[in-house]
Amino acid sequence: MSHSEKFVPLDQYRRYEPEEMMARARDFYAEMRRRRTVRDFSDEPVPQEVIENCILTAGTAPNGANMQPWHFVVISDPALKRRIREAAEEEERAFYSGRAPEDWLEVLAPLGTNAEKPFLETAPYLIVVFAQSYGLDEAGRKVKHYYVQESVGIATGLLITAVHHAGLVSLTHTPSPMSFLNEICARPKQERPFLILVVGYPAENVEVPDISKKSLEEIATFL
Ligand code: IYR
Repeated sequence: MSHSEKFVPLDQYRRYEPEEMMARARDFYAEMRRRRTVRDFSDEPVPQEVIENCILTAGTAPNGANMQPWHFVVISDPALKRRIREAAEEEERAFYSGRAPEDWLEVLAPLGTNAEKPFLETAPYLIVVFAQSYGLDEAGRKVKHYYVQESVGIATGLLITAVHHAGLVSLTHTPSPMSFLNEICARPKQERPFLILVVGYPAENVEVPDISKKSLEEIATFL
């Protein structure tokens, strides 16, 4: 093989026998289907190192041209959490009392969501995920980014998986519009807020909606 870039052996890859592979896939599915989005958080603190490792996991995501077009702002400061809650609730009030079309509100009804977002203050961490529409090199010149939404979506999926694996719960929160997050998080204009991942322990005796996931037949076709 000849490459202009430096290549190294794939020495971290592990191959498993089919039996073990099947067990691993089954076990991981069992682990992941226990994940539930929670809207009621405990204020119990979480070691920052856990969050750091979850973000490092997110940063392993496959992404367009390895530009890694993301930035994660971790907020634990109560004053900043309050500002985010206030700004988000203002948008949500507009959403729930007029901006949202009837059919949207109808599908949200079983989830029990509303404009009140106390979890934005209660949870120990708000991870604000930003998508960088372009990068800047050392000289301040624009660097093109590719498949930004896809890349950041994949990274966020890994982040949610890592948080669950660590034994915490999360909520993907998407106030709309959320440009207020640039100012509060002091991020530049080429970074667009993607979502807020609320992270912590679940509140005691928390309940979750009685919903189910689609079957394999519904979500997959084998040709
Ligand atoms: N952003 C709103 C509305 C909302 C929209 C969807 I799609 C959801 O799955 C859940 C909520 C809110 O956070 O309440």
